[in-house]
Amino acid sequence: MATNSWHVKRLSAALGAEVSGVTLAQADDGDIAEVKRLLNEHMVLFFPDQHMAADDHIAFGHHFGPLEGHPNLKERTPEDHPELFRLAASEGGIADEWHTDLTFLDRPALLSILNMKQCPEIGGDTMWSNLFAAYEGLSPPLREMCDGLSAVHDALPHDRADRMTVHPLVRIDPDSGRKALYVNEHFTRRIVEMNAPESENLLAYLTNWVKQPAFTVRYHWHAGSIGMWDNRFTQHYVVNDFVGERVIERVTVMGDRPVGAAPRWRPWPEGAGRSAMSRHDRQLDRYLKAGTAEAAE
Ligand SMILES: O=C(O)CCC(=O)C(=O)O
Ligand SMILES: [Fe+2]
Repeated sequence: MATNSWHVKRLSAALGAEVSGVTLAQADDGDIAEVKRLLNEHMVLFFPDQHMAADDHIAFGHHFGPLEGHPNLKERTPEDHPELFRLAASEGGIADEWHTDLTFLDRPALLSILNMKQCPEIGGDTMWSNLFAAYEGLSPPLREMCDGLSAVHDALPHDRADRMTVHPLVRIDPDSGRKALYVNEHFTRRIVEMNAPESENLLAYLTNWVKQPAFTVRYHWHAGSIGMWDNRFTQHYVVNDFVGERVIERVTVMGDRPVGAAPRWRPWPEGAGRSAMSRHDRQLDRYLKAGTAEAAE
């Protein structure tokens, strides 16, 4: 297919573009290279009128790397297509909290590719935020402090708070060297180097900051549209304002371990005594002890 027939329309100043003139189910190597280039430029891409079958959706995902099923929500995986993750609003599947997919894993997803199967005529839009812009919008002193911090992410939203990992607060794109603010209100639980109230307040500030309208794009769906996003440097949120059914299917491309600057301070609870406040440090303590045990093995 010739990529010169593609039409690319930017959707906001921060990120996002809609692409027409291509049939993704028939994409050849040249098309995939162009999708990668556009994704790099716009971070989230939309392809209306694709109406992709599950097998084509999965095959399209394989062009970008190995796929992973959902590690916790197995009941949302169709038996005939273990690579797909399905969310139906009628079953409570509405992602109405800002998040980056799967950040409780050591290696969160690289890309997510969403196939809109059914959606309301009005409402049910999805929003994305550009985490490079969020970082670059902070003042130099706050940027500098965030550069030296790390945070625990866990799968509490899936009732699996025991599944956790630590990521840098600021994720660096290894290709461009650009920095992105890497905290989300769904999975990020605790800043490792701070005491509990400091962590809570700074996380609340930063996870709200990411939602600034100037960093975002908002997309209105039609059934048959494909949306795909760079899951390393964006967050997303579904506007829960609709009535009726909304069903998505997603394939998820496996990612790398986030890279950031090394933490500049020691983890907080070290040397701290026991007090009424200690309960706030329990999870962090458990994480750090498990890490020490692993290192000693
Ligand atoms: O339903 C949507 O628009 C997005 C759902 C979501 O968070 C995801 O597929 O990762
Ligand atoms: Fe998501």
